[in-house]
Amino acid sequence: MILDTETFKSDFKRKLITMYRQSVDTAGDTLKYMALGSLMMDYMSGAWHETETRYQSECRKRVYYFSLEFLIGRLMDSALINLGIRDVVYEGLKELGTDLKLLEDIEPDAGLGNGGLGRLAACFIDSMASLGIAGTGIGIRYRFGLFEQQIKNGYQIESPDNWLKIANVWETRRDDEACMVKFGGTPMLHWGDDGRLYVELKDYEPILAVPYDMPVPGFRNGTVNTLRLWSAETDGPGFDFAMFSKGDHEKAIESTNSVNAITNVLYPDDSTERGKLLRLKQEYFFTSAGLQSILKGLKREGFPLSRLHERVAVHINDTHPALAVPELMRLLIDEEGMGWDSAWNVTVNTIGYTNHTILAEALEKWNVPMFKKLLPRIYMIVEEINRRFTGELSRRYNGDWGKLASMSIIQDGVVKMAYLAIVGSHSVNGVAELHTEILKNQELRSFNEFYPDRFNNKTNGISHRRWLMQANPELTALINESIGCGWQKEPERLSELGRFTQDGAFLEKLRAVKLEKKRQLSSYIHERLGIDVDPSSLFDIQVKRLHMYKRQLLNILHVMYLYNKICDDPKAEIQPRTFLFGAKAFPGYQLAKNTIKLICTVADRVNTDPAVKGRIKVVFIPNYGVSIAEKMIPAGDLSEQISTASKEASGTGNMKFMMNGAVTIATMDGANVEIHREVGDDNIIIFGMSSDEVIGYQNNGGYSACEMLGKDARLSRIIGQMKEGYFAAAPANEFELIIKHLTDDNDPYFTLRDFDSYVKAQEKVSGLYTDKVSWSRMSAVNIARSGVFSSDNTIKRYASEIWHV
Ligand code: 26Q
Repeated sequence: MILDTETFKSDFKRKLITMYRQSVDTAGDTLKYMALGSLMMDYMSGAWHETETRYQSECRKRVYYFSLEFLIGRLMDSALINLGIRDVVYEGLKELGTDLKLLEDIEPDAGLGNGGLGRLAACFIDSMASLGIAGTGIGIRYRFGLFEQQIKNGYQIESPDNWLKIANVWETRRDDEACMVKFGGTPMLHWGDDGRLYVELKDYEPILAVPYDMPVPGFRNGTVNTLRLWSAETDGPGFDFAMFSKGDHEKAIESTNSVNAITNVLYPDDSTERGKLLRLKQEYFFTSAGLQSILKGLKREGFPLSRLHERVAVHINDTHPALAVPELMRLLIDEEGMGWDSAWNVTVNTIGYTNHTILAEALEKWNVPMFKKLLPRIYMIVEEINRRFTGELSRRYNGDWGKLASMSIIQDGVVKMAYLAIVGSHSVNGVAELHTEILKNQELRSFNEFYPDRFNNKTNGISHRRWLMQANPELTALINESIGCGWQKEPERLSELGRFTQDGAFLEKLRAVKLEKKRQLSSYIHERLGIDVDPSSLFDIQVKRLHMYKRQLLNILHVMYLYNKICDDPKAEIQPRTFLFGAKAFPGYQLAKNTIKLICTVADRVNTDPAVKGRIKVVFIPNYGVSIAEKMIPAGDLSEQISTASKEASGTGNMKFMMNGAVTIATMDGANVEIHREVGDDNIIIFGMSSDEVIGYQNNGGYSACEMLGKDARLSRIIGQMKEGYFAAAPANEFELIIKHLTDDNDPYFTLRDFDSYVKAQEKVSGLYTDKVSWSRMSAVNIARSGVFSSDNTIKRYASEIWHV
């Protein structure tokens, strides 16, 4: 986009007047932010409209990415960068006496996701727009996003994330595109004049689905795609008018409340399955609304739905939108009069499914009675899909009942959503090579045998625009100065930095950039938490959802060990380090919350003990989310990717750190395996059990955590200290849950088992860090090799191998 400072200034001033009747001198920052956002919407509107018109006139095949989560964070900066007008706007505002950064800080994070899966969806729509792929995100406009986290006395306190407390400048409500989603009711069967059986749903509860569209601007390519988020509303007054007039107001609006509840709040769950009716409602609600609007668009054009898969690819982000399979069947059969076989052919060829987890407890299953009651017609279709599928199995395996029973979509009174998704789509992919292999050879082995061409890998990626250009303008400038700007459009060209890894002047500048990002983070920590950290210490960072398999516990055990070591020998040589954590725990996950308390308790003691002053510091940064990630990740020297091997499907934080020049300490898990392959042994620190070993132990037992504890004095001492309340503030039995997890439950994630190997790896890190030049060389190699992990690369593969666009 072409824009000069003077034009911008006059546009902005006019905007303030038309929106708020204010001048730059009288308007406060919030109004200025809103006006700037609205102006950006104006700037994008032409390209947004042209993009849609172009897709239509070119009859382009469309991709619809269905996801219950879109963790997009803030939009202002990325819109400014993608339109290429950030500098002009910055200058213009400066001339008007306003700091763009202050305005940007007013924007609430759109935190409509839990973690990796939701952030991946956000990176993917960004990449689709930047590659000019006709991709639309379909999701829910939650009234409240992922809860806000405060830490009080070391405990996590949750409060609602009211992200819409100031109006969302980026959204456009599309009343014209609203549609009806039907819950409950009774399916009535009747024969049509054409001799076919028709099904009509009677006495259902109608819920109005209203879409809100947000722009997804591509990177300087004139493309603006759409993120369409659905909101549930009542049709009409939505409450009992008679009751209302009688004065029973509260009762009268109850039904309104229950309708609004559908899209009220995001489930704050990361990978533990929860059989909640409301969650199933959410899943059906947005899947149905999304599919209805797709079909409506095609019918408007007169495109034959029997060839739907030629014009549309529907991708489902995990099984959360897996009801797309029976819902598309329902729409094609019941509403469009298609026969089963052609509807099935269209459905399977349209839908692709990504699996994001191998944790058995995270695989979605729904109780049959609940399912049937909420979605009776959909249940009938699932039964029919399963009847035909098990029929095929029976023919193929000569009536082997064991096989049939274990692969049946409906099993032991539950509907297994992963199985439904596999049977109903033409592609099933894992999110890193190792993950895909485990799916193919272990978890979903029999499905892979039955559908050998269906399974494939698509290693995750991250938007280098957000995670490098936007989060780290200082590093971006250094890269531009060294290799030019080509990498911005072709991220694999970051490899051109390879020629600077031996260049002393470059490495010195790289160290200066890192130090600057650490200073910025230090001042944030000082302002927010009143803790002083030393920017010259090694910043060792673990940020991600709190889960036992991710092993924040292993990290903090290592800190406790180091602390003991310094106390025992005050002269011990220890590389000064700042251990930084950021993590939200699912509100019902007590063990995870207990781990947060442990981290904060250790932090209290370590940070106040004069004996360790200037050597180690521990900081838990509350309310970790996209915007805080943008501050923390560029400041990392060491990236902690220490999950129990085989448990982390991919990880994407690992890629973000790498791209910002952190060195990784990692187990051979998820995408760490591929990062290791890219950078080579010398530029990553690997430790711990392999996934084969973990799986072996899990299958055959043979690991005793208590024996481990007995053998390792460092560990038994730490556990003893936790028991006796040694680490300040906390009472003696505070960490009972963790201790029970490690002992009585036999340490299911092999934390104790990997401890020794982790300590040695950390010693190696400390040694390497003392040589500043060789450390920054490792850092440079990591940046240079990170281009393959751009989500542009990932999306290109989805586009050619799954979506065929
Ligand atoms: C399921 C049922 C009921 C309620 C909630 C859920 C639920 C919600 C969120 C289940 C799973 C999730 C999120 C999973 C997730 O974020 N997985 C991560 O996906 C990333 C992107 O592929 C990977 O990099 C991570 O390894 C994986 O953990």
